[in-house]
Amino acid sequence: MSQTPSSSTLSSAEAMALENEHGAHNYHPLPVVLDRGEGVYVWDCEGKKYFDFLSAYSAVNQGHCHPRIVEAMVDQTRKLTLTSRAFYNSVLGEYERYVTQYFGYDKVLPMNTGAEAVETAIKLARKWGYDVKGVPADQAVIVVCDGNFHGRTTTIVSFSTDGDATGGFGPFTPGFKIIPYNDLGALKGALADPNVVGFLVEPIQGEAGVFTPADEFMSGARALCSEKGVLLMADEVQTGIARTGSLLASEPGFISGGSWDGLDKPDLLILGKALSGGAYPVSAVLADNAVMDVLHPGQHGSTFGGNPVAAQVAIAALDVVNDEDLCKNAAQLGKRFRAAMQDLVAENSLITKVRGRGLLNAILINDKPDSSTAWDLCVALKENGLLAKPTHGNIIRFAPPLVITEAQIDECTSIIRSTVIDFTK
Ligand code: IF1
Repeated sequence: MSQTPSSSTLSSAEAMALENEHGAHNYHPLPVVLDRGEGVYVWDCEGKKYFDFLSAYSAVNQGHCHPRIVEAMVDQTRKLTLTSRAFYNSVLGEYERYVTQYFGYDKVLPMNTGAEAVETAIKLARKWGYDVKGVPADQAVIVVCDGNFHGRTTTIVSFSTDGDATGGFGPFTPGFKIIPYNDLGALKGALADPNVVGFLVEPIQGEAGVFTPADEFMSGARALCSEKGVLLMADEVQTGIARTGSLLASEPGFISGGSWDGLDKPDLLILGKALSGGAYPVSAVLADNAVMDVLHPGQHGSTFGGNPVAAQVAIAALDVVNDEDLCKNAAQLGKRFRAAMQDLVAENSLITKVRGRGLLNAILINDKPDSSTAWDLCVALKENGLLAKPTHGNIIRFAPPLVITEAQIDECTSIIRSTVIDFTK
């Protein structure tokens, strides 16, 4: 990998020591310090260049520091950054029209982080349950899945099945029922309870190791929810916005521009991450009037949600997805990537499986779930100029920015191939 002069005044070792000493130890990062990014590349403090195969957990779908997104952000930042929602601002309405037409919903509720958008969806589903469905006060139930990841707030971790996420953080928020993922029979059983107001689900489970359900899972869930008068709440924070080769993973046939032709959309669509291309925290919940109109002034909000910088950044980020045809690129290069990984599976005993959709993929390592093999392989990949992060159970997730080219994907698959082969020598 090429070495370019670095703009950092600190060495990587110095930067790591500072974080270690002064920051909370709630992360265990790979030993690499990133100082600069452009497109699919990031550079460390010493100027070493890497392919980014994490994309900030699929936030940087449009590539690092995309010039159109940065320009929109800088222009708006010079003009007006924040007013709070105590007043109108001159950009929010335009963004709201744009994003609702883009995804085909009547209304949007803007927030900042993914967890806040999930919290918003939970509040909307409960309020809808009481006001519209007629569930008795404080009895609303939301069905969720085993292995879920929806964020880090106290209510969201209340229905996590990951011991690290829950341990020591009780007491937990009641009102959630956990069923197995990818199990329509279990969903049908859970929906027999008349107090169920929503089914909150990831179309592909990210944290659980890019666990990709059967093709009919989301459409089956949609049908069951409609039959029982339950809101389908799709958490597309990680899978949405072209990552899986279509604009949304819950409806692969959906085309941006609000056309759900013949498709039965989720009642609540939860977006975050790539809604800003990673430039700024921007999240949203989209819904039609029958659901969104249950909220009245004073019942929900956020200081930063819907600020003019976020609004301009999101418009630019979504424009880039369309103008650069990122859905098509993710679909085509995803197939190419999995085919290359499949060859590696066939000829090597360390990698047992590749799975995923579009450019959200993972390889499964042939070792005990608690061994350090995936971590060690990621360190070796880093040495060879490619950054990826292991996830639970000896799985490595591969999610490059969607602006990656065919030549770059081929270069990356050859880095992965040679690293795996050297690793097993
Ligand atoms: C961290 C995982 C990814 C998400 C879904 C909501 C949120 C996320 C489907 C909350 C966030 C992140 C957060 C990040 C790790 C990461 C992650 F490994 F934990 F599962 F991406 F795969 N819904 N996912 O994936 O969004 O509040 O963070 O903006 O460091 O916790 P947020």
